[in-house]
Amino acid sequence: NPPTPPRRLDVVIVGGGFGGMYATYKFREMGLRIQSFEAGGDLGGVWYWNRYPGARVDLPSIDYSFSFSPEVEQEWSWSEQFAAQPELLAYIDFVARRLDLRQHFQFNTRVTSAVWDEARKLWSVKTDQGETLEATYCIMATGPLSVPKDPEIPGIARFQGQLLRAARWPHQPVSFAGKRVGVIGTGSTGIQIVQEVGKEAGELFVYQRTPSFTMPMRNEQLEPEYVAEVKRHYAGIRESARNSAVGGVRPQSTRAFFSVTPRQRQQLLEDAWKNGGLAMLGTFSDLMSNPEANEHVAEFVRGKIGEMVEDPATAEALKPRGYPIFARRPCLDSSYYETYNRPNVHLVDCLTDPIVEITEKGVRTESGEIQLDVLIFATGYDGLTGALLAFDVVGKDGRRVNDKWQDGARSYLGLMMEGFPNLFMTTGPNGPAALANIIRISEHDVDWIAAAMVHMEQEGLASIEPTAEAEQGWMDLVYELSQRTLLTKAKTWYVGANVKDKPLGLTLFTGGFAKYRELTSAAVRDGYRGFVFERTRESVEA
Ligand code: NA7
Repeated sequence: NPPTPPRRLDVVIVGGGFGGMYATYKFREMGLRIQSFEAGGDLGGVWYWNRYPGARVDLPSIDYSFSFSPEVEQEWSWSEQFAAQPELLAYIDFVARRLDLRQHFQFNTRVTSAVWDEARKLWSVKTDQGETLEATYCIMATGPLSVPKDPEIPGIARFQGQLLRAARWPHQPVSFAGKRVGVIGTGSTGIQIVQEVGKEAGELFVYQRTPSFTMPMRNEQLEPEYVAEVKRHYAGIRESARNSAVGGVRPQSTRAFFSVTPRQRQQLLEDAWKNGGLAMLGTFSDLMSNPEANEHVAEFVRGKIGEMVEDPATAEALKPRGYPIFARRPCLDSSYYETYNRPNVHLVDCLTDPIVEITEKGVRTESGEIQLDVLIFATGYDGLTGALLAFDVVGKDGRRVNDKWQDGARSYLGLMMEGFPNLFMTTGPNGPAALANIIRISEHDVDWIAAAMVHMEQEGLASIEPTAEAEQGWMDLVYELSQRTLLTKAKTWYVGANVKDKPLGLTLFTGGFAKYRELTSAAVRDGYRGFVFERTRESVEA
């Protein structure tokens, strides 16, 4: 039999998180021939994988939800201010059913390569299921946090107990009762795990290298009256979210820290602490640009840690020092610091007692071995770039993304790369991902891409690609803006510091979501400034 020709599509979408879900919906509604792929067994992205106890979104769910469908907005009701992972998955399932999205996805399928065919102006895409497809457009909705990272500690494979990864959590419930449990990592994930598992474990050992600043979440059940009120005002809520720096309705201030008296400052910080959430970040306008103002706020939080943690040595070890508050992702907790007052919970300060190796029985630090039944990795991700670099993406002239990004991620507007026509990224590494609401960014990106496709269809254009100059201009702007913030002053996944040999640098757009939208729209308004289009489809097909 002759080999079957590759399936011919308009769009291939890689990823079934929020970005991939909306892209699938949008392009289907446009009447395009689409195929979506997801490596996991179902939709949800990070929320599909991160099933660990205590997993919860740390932005208000009213904001952390799709805005593109009034039906979904009106028919779905959040039960808590900050939804837990099971409720997020239920929401994702609701959206998928309501909009009939699953039929377009192949699950448990990884895209292994995407190769641009310059002569035919299309992407040839291969999957690990042995299929090859051809599509005019390729959408990388691969997410900024989808490649989990094990710690670089020798001996991981030797451990005979139960090894669990936060980002690859088993689907069956795990019991910690009476067990000796270790957690490595104290970022947003580790903190959520510790405060939950600490209640249940026989003994819990928390391996902390860099302490995080965490603030009270003050989560609450949402009253039906409040939810109804929100539903009446969704249009306005979304509008202000889109016009804000963070893509959400979080309070922001125009007040500089030193513009008010010390007593007023203290009061404002106390109020923010009481209100919870990320309120503190919005108390003053200059917390991410004025190191002195930042240090005052850091010291305020250190004071709170001192008040909450009974053992003075533990309290001291938990107090973050040496980097600005909010330069690492600020965490929100419900009882993290108080967990250390439990007799079964022990902090292992890896700054003074570093981990040497993982053994058959547990973890050995310089001071000795601690035996464990369960070891949990909450050690983060190869963020922002890891997903795209994990498979073979080959553009014009055989150039690979891996080569292009050797010194760090580069793109124009965070959406497209020079040398890779018709390949679009959602929540790409040079956009505002990680610094603004990821669902708002996903929706923006998909809408922008859809408009570009409509434009090309109308004009009979076969390919779109940014120029090298436009890309350089964008990267210069990204760099210039990043120099004004304190975000570069901490070793985080934002700057690539958590992955060995990864190029260091903040390649995120730090100008805020509203400004980002303004710039991506301006490029379109100016006749797709910075982009080149090629040949009409007829001439390609001829
Ligand atoms: P993060 O924020 O990258 O945190 C990872 C944690 O793991 C962090 O505390 C690391 O300490 C720690 N880590 C990594 N390797 C080691 C070793 N070898 N030894 C000790 N500790 C280690 O990832 P999360 O999953 O918590 O959060 C990611 C994002 O999800 C978050 O920003 C929110 O946007 C939601 P280190 O800082 O490297 O000293």
